[in-house]
Amino acid sequence: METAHPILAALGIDLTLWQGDALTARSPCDGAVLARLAAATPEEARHRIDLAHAAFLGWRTIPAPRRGELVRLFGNVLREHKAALGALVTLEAGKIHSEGLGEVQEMIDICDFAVGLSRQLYGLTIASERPGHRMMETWHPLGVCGVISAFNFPVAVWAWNAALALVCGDTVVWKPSEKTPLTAIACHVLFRKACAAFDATQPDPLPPGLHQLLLGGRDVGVVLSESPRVPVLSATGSVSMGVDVAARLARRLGRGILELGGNNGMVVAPSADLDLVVRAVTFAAVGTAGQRCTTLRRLIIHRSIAESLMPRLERAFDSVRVGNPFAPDTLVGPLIDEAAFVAMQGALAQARAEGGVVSGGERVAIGAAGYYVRPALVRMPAQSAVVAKETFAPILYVMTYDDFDAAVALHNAVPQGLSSAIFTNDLREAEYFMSAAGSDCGIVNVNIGTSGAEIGGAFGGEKETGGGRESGSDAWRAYMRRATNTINFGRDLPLAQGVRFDI
Ligand code: UN1
Repeated sequence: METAHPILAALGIDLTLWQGDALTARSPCDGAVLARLAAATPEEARHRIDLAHAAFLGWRTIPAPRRGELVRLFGNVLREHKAALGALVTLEAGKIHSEGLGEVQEMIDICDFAVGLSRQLYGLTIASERPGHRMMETWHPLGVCGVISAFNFPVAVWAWNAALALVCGDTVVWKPSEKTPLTAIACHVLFRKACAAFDATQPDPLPPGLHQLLLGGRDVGVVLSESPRVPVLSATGSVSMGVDVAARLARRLGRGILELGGNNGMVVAPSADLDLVVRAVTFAAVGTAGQRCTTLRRLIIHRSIAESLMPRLERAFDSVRVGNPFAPDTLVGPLIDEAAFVAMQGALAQARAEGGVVSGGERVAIGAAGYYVRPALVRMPAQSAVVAKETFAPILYVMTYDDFDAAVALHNAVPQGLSSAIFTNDLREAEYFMSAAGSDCGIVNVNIGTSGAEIGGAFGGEKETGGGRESGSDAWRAYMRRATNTINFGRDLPLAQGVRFDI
């Protein structure tokens, strides 16, 4: 097993600046302690928010395409360090090597997207009802953008937010998961490299402090949620965290971009291409050890294909290689920690109590300290309580249906609404699933799985998922404020709605 230090050295990171005794960085691969780090106090958090606010006052006046140049340079730094940063993601989050690299690729992709966007922050021109008048919209930077991110995508989700926020003219204060502080330090240091490259080529230096990193716990998240100097806060994590953040934001009328629980389902219709289904289901359900927000957790299959599909899925779940995520043939790495393992076993016990038939789910002995599990396939008689909750582990609940409308209703009958999929070659079923009466999720796929979304689309979902949208499409608007401008180029002052007010 590799150790932290060669990877950190390859990234040019000197941990002495960050050392302390508040946070312990561990590798889920073998439980090894990677570093002991200092955490920000609430006072320091407030101070860093002030620094980011001061930086914002300068950053907001720099033309957006020049802000894009900084993000372009950051994308280049990521390209240069892709291998090392991907390895650090594997070491600290336990993702298999290819997924660690994929996560860094997702960062590079969003940088490219943001660079293009930096020349496309368009507003509308609107016909005025008054003669000699014109209306238009202007999009302005908003302020400090807070980011609270989760362990499972320790770098990409931050990058979705940071790349957009920066081209939009915002500055960023980031509180990463306590479980993944090293990848966060790495991103912060790599971003600073991009800032240095910018300053070396541009006439005016950047305002200092565009990006602030706050390692720490819940108290730091509370400061971000409550600070009036953080007009927009993007938070990814559990529903309970999101409800707490949303309540604190609501009290000060701050803007939230919430990406919370997912309990993603797939309907498999009789006409589905079962070869594709087996591959898509296996990647979506067991990839990243079931620890994606978009992981497939519920499979709703037509009764007529259950007997042919289930043995194939059982074989796939039994044969995926579970083990050291650095090994090239591993497909399932470790769970993040013991608590995740305990939660998984608790869910499986509950599933059995609710009539489920479980295959897999047991711990796989790989060293003593890592929590490696065989993915679980669970046939359920109904969508009972355990199926309706998100357990962040590789458990796939399988249910059958007879009637398509009932399958869609079952699909929607959970509190979460992130990602969904249908496998069918029946055009009517596919279109219905994507229609207003179909899936109620933010992501609705046809003949692909629920996970692994590209950055070009808006990412997020409805209901308990929180309603936020990040990444592509027009998600950038959440990071800006809109001004409606009405310009009078006439010689008179007509009032709207025909109001007369002659003085
Ligand atoms: C998450 O799990 O929080 O669509 C993000 C996907 C990835 C992002 C997941 N592109 O699975």
